[in-house]
Amino acid sequence: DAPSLAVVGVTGAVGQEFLSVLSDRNFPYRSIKMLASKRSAGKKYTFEDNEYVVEELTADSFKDVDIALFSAGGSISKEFGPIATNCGSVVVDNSSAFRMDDSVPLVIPEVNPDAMSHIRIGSGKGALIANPNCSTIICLMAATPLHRRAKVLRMVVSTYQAASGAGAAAMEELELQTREVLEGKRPTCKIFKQQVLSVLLLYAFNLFSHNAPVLPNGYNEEEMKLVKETRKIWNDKDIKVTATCIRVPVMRAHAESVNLQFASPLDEDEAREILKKAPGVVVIDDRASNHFPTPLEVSNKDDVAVGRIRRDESQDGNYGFIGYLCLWGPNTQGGCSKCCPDCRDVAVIQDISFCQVNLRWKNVWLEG
Ligand code: 11C
Repeated sequence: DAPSLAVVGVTGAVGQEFLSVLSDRNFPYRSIKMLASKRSAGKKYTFEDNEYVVEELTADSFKDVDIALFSAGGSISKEFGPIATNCGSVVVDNSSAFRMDDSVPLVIPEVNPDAMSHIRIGSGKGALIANPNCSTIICLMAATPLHRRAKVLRMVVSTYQAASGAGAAAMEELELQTREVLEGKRPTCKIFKQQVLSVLLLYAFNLFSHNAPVLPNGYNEEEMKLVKETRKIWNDKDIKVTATCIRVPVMRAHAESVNLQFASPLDEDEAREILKKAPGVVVIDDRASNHFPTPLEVSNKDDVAVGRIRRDESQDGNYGFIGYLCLWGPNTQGGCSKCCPDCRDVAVIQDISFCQVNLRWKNVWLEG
């Protein structure tokens, strides 16, 4: 029998993205419950020719639900995730609430599906599965096949993150500010501020260090997610990861530059071939025409695009390796703010990610 589904936070942008992914992929289901806060209860949606009424999320919502997709912010996940699993549902949680919990698998299906192999949908035995932050997902989609071949010792990641990662309100603000600046008007700044002084940041025609809180070690939370989540997903406490996360005025699709250092030699052509065969990865690496992945061409596609694959000439032999991966995937982390009345947490929606892996260390932010 096809499973019964529930979408928690269905009125949010990520909730809506869940529905379109279910539909695009012809995901089989026998029923869907559309769940949201009391405020959104009663709202109607037509999905795949059927009309649904949004129900208020309560402790009774998960009776007979096989799979519950959660994206309504970390506090909703913390409160209702365990309730759903106690009812026998398999919860796929998009928030960061359970990612680092040892008892919860943190899964990228193309990378570590074994971490959830003990979970059986419809068995009546509930379970939680967390999905990583988008920056981690897109990076590991490309780095993992290479890691399997030559073992990554160190990874240096620089991100160029789109507005979509900060929610629909941030996307609206980028568009509005761009218009205002071009029309010579005073730009409206509401979403991004400096942490301590609360000084508002202009997003259009600008870039800035990721808006996640800065930690005592000088890294921000977004950067540390890349470090910690990679260690958990690769099950390798010794993997060296350092990251710099930057918000750029791009609407959708994150980009990353990744420099990888391997334990064993890896030839550039072999790396390219490995990436071409990797599930969920597409290589766009045309040096002759200077054609490499761009956020616009990867937006609304499922694969992670990879380009500029090259050996790092600053490293001896073939050990330092290079690439510029352009990755995107359906990016459905986090909650959101304005767009999603259900969220109590930080604004986040990603629909798509895009990542440049620059296996050669070249941080344009520092150079440029
Ligand atoms: C961004 N990737 O672009 C982020 C936010 O842990 O799911 C991701 C929040 C999360 O801002």
